[in-house]
Amino acid sequence: MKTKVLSSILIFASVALAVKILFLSSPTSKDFIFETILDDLDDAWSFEFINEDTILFTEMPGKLKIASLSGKSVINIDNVPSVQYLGQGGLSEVVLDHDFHSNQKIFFSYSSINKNGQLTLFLSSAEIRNNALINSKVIFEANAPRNRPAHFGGKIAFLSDKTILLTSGDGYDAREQAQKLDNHFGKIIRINKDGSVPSDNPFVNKENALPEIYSFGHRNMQGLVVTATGIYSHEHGPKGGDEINLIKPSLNYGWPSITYGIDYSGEIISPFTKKEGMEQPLLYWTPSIAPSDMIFYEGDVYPQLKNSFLVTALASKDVKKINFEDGLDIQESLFSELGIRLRNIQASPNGIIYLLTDGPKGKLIKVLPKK
Ligand SMILES: [Ca+2]
Repeated sequence: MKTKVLSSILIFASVALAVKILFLSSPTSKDFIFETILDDLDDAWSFEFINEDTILFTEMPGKLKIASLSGKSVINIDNVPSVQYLGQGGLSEVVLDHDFHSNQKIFFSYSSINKNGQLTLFLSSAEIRNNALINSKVIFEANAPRNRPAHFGGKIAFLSDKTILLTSGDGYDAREQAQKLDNHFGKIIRINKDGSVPSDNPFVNKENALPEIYSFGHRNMQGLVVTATGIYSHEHGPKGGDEINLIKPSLNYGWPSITYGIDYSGEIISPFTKKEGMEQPLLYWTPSIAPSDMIFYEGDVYPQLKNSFLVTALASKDVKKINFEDGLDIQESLFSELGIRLRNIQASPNGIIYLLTDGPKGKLIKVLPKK
């Protein structure tokens, strides 16, 4: 398999200069078996492994639940703050603190109404005790009030210094705000776990810039992964132009001044795909795949996936396996035989991949290698 891929790269290397993305056929897709572990999930959005048999997961209407995968039992966690479950909003991502096993602390993103009656994105911390949340604290409220319940972002990741990154989407109607630093539309945010601003954030000393901003010029980012080689984020384009970007502090990723997509109506958003001072994506997808989540797989259960980015997709109903080699994007489509919109992907502590399907009547699917 590996040899075949490498020889394909050599053969097509010169051709690929003009066609930057290589799509390979998917000889591995018959190498997996799928087992439904949970079903009847109500718009589940994200999950995290507490241990090999236990996950914590969110449902957009505002439910936080713990499931035992072997017993297939589900427990409800009480005292979740009220969320605004509307459009693309609701209870979104949940992640465990580094010290979760001693402090039971979690962080979670959601859309809700602020004290001025405006709809925006929130990030809170809390502890799980006796199947309920205690000490809930809002550690970030996006200065991104919106009329339309859309493009919240909401993805959370930790940097190696234990600061938190959060994606904050452009609100759909507020896309021009993604180019301005006085608001949180279309930004990646970096804060400390207590909500304070790290003193080395790129815009802390810049006038008229919000200090939580780490990078800007984004649209709706629903993939965020920190690896040994950097911070990788993907974002939905409009009609076409979904992107993966390598995120660095202070940089401008271009939306909506540059884009490889057009508006849903067919109108041109920008005639430009490149501009001085704006970053190019590592890759982009036209037509859109609607990327919904991403992991960097480092486990040993499926050797052919090791050290690959795995991107779940809603529109293309598959997982894109991506390797960045020699300036090329090598892609394969995985799991398309499921024929279902995929919302989230995680690897268990032992390296087994689980997929969460989108929408009402959702499923948690375990992926095993075919022996
Ligand atoms: Ca961009």
